[in-house]
Amino acid sequence: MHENEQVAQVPVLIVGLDRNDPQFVYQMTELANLAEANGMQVVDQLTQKLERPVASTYFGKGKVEELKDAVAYHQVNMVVANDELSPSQIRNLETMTGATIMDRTALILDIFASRAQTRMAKLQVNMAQLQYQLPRLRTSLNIRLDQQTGGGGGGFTSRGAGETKLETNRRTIEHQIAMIKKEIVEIQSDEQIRRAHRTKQAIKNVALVGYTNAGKSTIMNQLVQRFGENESKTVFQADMLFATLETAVRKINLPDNQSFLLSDTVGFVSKLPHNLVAAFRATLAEAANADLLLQIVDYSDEHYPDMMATTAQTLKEIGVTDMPMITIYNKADLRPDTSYPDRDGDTLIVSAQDTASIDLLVDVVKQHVFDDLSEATVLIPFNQGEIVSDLNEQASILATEYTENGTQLRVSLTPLQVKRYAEFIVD
Ligand SMILES: Nc1nc2c(ncn2[C@@H]2O[C@H](COP(=O)(O)OP(=O)(O)OP(=O)(O)O)[C@@H](O)[C@H]2O)c(=O)[nH]1
Ligand SMILES: [Mg+2]
Repeated sequence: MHENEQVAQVPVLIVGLDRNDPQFVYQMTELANLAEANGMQVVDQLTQKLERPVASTYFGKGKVEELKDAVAYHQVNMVVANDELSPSQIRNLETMTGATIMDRTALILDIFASRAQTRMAKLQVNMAQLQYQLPRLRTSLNIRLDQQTGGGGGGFTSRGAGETKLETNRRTIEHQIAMIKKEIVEIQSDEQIRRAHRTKQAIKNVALVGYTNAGKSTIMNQLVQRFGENESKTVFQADMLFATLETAVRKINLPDNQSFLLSDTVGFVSKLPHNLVAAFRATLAEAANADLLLQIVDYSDEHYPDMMATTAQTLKEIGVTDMPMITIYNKADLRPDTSYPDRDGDTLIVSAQDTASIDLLVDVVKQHVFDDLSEATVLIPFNQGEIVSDLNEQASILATEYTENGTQLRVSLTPLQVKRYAEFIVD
C-alpha cells in the first residue's frame, strides 16, 4: 500500500484488546498501516477479548505468556499495542516478554515527528511528545540507569542519584514545554492576525477535512492549478499516512470573479492521541472557522464507513459541530462499476484526477458559498476612492465604468455589504 516508503523494515507484533467495539477489527488493520508507515513490518497479531485492560499488564496472564512465546517464535524485538498504555503496563510487559513495548500513541507521535516540516508542525509534535514522556520519565530513566550500571540495577546509592536526576529531567522537560508553548503562541498570534484580516475581508472560507490519505491535498492541488492565483502553489500530496501536517490556505478565483479561500489540513485517524489533538487545535481551527466543510472520503477503501465515523468523531473532539458540509466520495476511478461524477444533493461521487469531477465539485461549492450574494450597481463619488478599493478587495467586481459622477461598479455583494453600501446602490 505504501510502496514509496522504503525504510528498513523492523519486524513487529501488534496486539489489541477486543472490547466488543464494532470498530475493533478495523482498528487493528489501521494499527498495522500505521506501523507500516513507521518503517515496521507486522509479522503477526495477538488479540484478547476483555472488557477492560488488566491494570498491571494490559493483557490477562495467559495472554502475556502467549505473547512472550510469540516474541520468541518470531524473534521480534518490538510489540505495538492498539491502546495507550500506562507507564507500569509498559514496564511490566517489557520485563515479562523481553521486547520493547510501543503503544499506539507513541507510534502516531513517531510518524508525526518524522513528517513534520515547518517550524510550527515541529513545535506542535515536539510538545505532544514531551507531554507524553513526562509521566513516563521513570521508565526511560530506569533503562538508562540499567545501561550505566551494566544492567544490574542499582543499590541505594544509585537509586538516590536517580531520584535527583529524575527531578532534573522532569524540570528540564517542563521548561522545554513552557518554551515551546511560548513560541507556539507567538506564531499563532501572527496567524490569528492573518485570519482576522481574512474575516474582515468578508471572503468565504472552505476547509477540506477527512481521514488521512483520502485525497484532500490532491483535490486542493487540482483547484489551485486551475483557479489558483499562482498555479505553482501546490501542496505536498502522496500515498502515505499523514502526508499533510500543516494547514495550507490558498485563494481560489473562479472565472466569474467569485473567490474563496480553501484550506487543507492534517488528516484524521482513529484514536488520534489527545496530546496531539490539543497540540494541533490551532492548526485545526482553520476547519472550525470555515463557512463550509468538504469531507473527502476514500471511496475505494472498503473501510470507508469507519473512516467517516472517525472523521465525525474527530470533528466533534475539536468542537466542529453543525457546520454545513459536502461529502465527497473520492477515488471512484478505483472502484469497478461506479459511475462518476455523480451528485445527490450535498453528496458527490468523484475522482480527483477527472476534470468533470472537479467542475461538478466547484459548482456545488459555488452554490453553497455564493448563494446569498446579490448583484448590484453602485456609484462611488470620486472623492470616496477608498470605497472603490474596499470593494475591489472584498467583493466580486463584475464590471467597472468611469462616469462623470464617479466610479460605477457592477458588483456581487453579501447581505452585509448590501447594508453597508446601501447609500451608493443605484440599481
Ligand atoms: N486513483 C486515485 N488516486 C487518488 C485520487 N485522489 C487522490 N489520490 C491519491 O491518493 C494519495 C493520497 O492523496 P493525498 O491528496 O495526499 O491525501 P490527503 O487526504 O491529503 O492525505 P493526508 O495529507 O495524509 O491526510 C495520493 O497518492 C494521490 O495521488 C483519486 O481520485 N483517484
Ligand atoms: Mg494531505
